[in-house]
Amino acid sequence: FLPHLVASLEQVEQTYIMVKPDGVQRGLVGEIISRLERKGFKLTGLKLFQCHKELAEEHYKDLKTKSFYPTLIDYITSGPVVCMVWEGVGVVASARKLIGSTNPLQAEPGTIRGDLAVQTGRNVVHGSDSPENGKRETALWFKEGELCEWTPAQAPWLME
Ligand code: IDP
Ligand code: MG
Repeated sequence: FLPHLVASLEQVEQTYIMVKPDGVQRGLVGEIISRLERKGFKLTGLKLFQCHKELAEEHYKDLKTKSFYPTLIDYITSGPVVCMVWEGVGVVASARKLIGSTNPLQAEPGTIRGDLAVQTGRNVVHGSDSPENGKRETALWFKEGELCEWTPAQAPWLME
């Protein structure tokens, strides 16, 4: 029982992170997981998955009117993706910072996209943009029972 962690439970967020098909094909899965893991967030869901069209369309429904939408759906369904849920205080915004700007050429060095990608249409990774979308996307990509509740051994060494 770790009372210092229970105190901050309300601040704990969930974010849905996905290595896109280009990241999987380019062998970047370990590199991307490693960056989130080393930061200190908690992995609660992980799977390799072939996304179908309906799911891709639901995930990106806010972009339906964009000119690049059809090619975006083709891209996301073109091969397996790695689906993840990460938890922690402030994880949504922090993961977006680790990921970097949508256009990899504008993403800062040190970020995943800044270090590992060159084009918006092949930007290797997805991250939820708000705590609400973190919950929505987690529910969309993972079934109940696929997520793990656990306490990492390092927890008291990450949060006082
Ligand atoms: P984000 O992934 O950084 O949140 P969004 O604007 O939500 O960026 O766009 C979702 C995804 O759609 C991007 O990650 C990228 O794969 C794709 N996308 C966005 N804008 C463009 C574009 O101008 N051309 C091609 N693909 C795009
Ligand atoms: Mg987005």
